[in-house]
Amino acid sequence: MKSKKFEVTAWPEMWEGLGMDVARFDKARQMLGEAYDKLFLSQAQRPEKMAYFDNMISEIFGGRIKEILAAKESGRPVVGTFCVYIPEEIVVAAGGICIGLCGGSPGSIPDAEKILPRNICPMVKSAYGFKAGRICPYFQVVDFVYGETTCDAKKKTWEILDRLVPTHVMEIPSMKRPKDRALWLEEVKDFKTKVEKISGRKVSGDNLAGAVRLINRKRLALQRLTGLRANNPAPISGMDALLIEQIAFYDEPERFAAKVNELCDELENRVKDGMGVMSAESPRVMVSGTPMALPNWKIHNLLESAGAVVVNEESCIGTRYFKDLIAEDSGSMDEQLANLTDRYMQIDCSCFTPNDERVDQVLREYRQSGAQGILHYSLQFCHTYNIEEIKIREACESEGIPYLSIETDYSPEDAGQLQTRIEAFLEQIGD
Ligand code: BJ8
Repeated sequence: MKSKKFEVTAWPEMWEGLGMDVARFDKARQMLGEAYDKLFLSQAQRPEKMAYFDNMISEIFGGRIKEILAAKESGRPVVGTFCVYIPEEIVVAAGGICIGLCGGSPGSIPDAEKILPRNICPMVKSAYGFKAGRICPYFQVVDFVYGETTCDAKKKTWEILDRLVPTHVMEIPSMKRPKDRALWLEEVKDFKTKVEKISGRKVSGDNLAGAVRLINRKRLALQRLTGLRANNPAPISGMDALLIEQIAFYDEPERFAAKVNELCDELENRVKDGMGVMSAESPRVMVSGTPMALPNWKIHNLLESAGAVVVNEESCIGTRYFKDLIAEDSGSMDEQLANLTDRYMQIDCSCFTPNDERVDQVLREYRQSGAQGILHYSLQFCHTYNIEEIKIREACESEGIPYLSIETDYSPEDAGQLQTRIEAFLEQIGD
């Protein structure tokens, strides 16, 4: 039951101090609040423990930024990243804060298109546009950003982004042979050295072991949440689960893990009571593909508005971020870095060739989640996911899994056409 109107709180003085375009950003803040009110708070049977995450969105440009500024003042480095291949454990071990800066909004794309080509991935344009337009407090608060060489759009954008914010780049190989692992391990070591140098803080073996335990706890909490969504009726909507997976890249890890676990306790009770957010007859859909950065809720909203429930995200803002843990039996620094590298090498992004383990992973998650169909989601101009879609489609065909592939961007223009396709897909599941 809704009581008062939801609002993303305004902190104009703090934003001014961060050098932001306050007038413009304030409009975006209001729009986010309205969208959140409409899309999230109107959902039926929401778990009570979602209140924490609602508050997190309310304070996303205020209270959380204040916390980060306080940490900065105490000498802790703040590092922005754009990919789940950047090892956040090392940033945390250096006493730092790691923030995901991928862009999920159409609002910043015109800023990017003043300089970047139009026909590249909207996630890259949106992220760049946030910095170019000075309309993201997280971009303003980071000491430096760390990019990677996963896709062409990203790795070339880092050269241009470096003009606006210090941008370092970690080389991620394109294959996973023993010689690639050797290079990767060297890159992880270089990353540690660079983070230590820039932050002026040494990473000890104990610090790293502690950071590994902390981030493992965060990933375990998200695994627990995913496991609970496998129940029918689903105890939480896909919209809320996606929101939590997005907040994972902004929140303080210890608190976030505790709050996700509190929510999971509530969901366990719901499962015992047979209570769900939708009926047990609602079509259950798994979404697989490119990440959906905050506030990209387009596909989940279309699916759930059409009566489906999303039960899994095989995505970097989803299971690819938390399915693998790092071995905790800490040894020497070299052993720990080797364990860390092995964990990161298990992430199956389509930027790799070959990448058949992702096809197996998609099928595994499909079975584990109790989904009845797969929607493959690819951002426009993301060549690697768009081409890898062929293999995912073939695997679904041979397994008899209802399947729909969607390629789209952040604009609302194709919503009507997508809705028609999604409704036809859900009918297919129902047959
Ligand atoms: S590990 S998916 S976070 S690279 S969607 S920007 S690939 S053109 S986001 Fe990603 Fe790391 Fe891979 Fe995950 Fe390029 Fe594709 Fe855009 Fe992408």
